[in-house]
Amino acid sequence: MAASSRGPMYKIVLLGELGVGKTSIFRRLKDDEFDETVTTTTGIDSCTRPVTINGQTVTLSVWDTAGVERFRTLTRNYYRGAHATVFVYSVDEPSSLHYLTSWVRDAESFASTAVKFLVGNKVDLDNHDIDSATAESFASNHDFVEMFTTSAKTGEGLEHAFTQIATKLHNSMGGKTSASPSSNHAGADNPVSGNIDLATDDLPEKKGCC
Ligand SMILES: Nc1nc2c(ncn2[C@@H]2O[C@H](COP(=O)(O)OP(=O)(O)O)[C@@H](O)[C@H]2O)c(=O)[nH]1
Ligand SMILES: [Mg+2]
Repeated sequence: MAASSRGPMYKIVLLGELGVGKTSIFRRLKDDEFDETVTTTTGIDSCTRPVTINGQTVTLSVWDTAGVERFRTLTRNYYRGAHATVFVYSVDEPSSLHYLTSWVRDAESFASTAVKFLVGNKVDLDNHDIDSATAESFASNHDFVEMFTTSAKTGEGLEHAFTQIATKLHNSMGGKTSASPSSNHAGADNPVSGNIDLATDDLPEKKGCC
């Protein structure tokens, strides 16, 4: 697809504890695949995904931690220029929602202007140990714009969630972001990157493209 037909690009970073399904969500978005034995690699993985909103194409640049979160070493390089932070918990694991508090704190310091979304993943499981009232209260206490439930395993809710995220971002930005996928790392030309420290990190980076 030519860069000009991709429309505006919005950078979205996936955040949350190890095991909640971030990489599985990423792979669903990237290749529409689910692998029970998903293996983690080190580095950052990103892909682009077109979304059509009211007949107009926008592109989501989705970033996955690819396992780096276990070392708590996700830093500004990952957050740089993010338009949205997507916090993922697993509906069968209450601690995964609880620990999002520290991810929210990190995100607020590294990507203070990013729009926050909450995703409860693994809804295909029978044991939903986090009820919707608890998730809603978490979302409102931390200024989340919207919350969703998904299953990376079955694909349920994912299309809806990421179309809604794209729509919210597009409406709030008025289409004023970089149209070129290659500029999504720079941050300097990005309207939300103004508060982000652009000092260099040592974090390894690995990019993919859907
Ligand atoms: N049942 C179910 N399992 C999932 C789902 N998403 C991920 N998993 C499984 O949860 C485990 C951790 O997933 P992964 O994507 O590596 O999580 P990450 O550490 O957050 O990237 C893997 O065994 C996945 O197969 C889901 O929606 N439903
Ligand atoms: Mg992962």
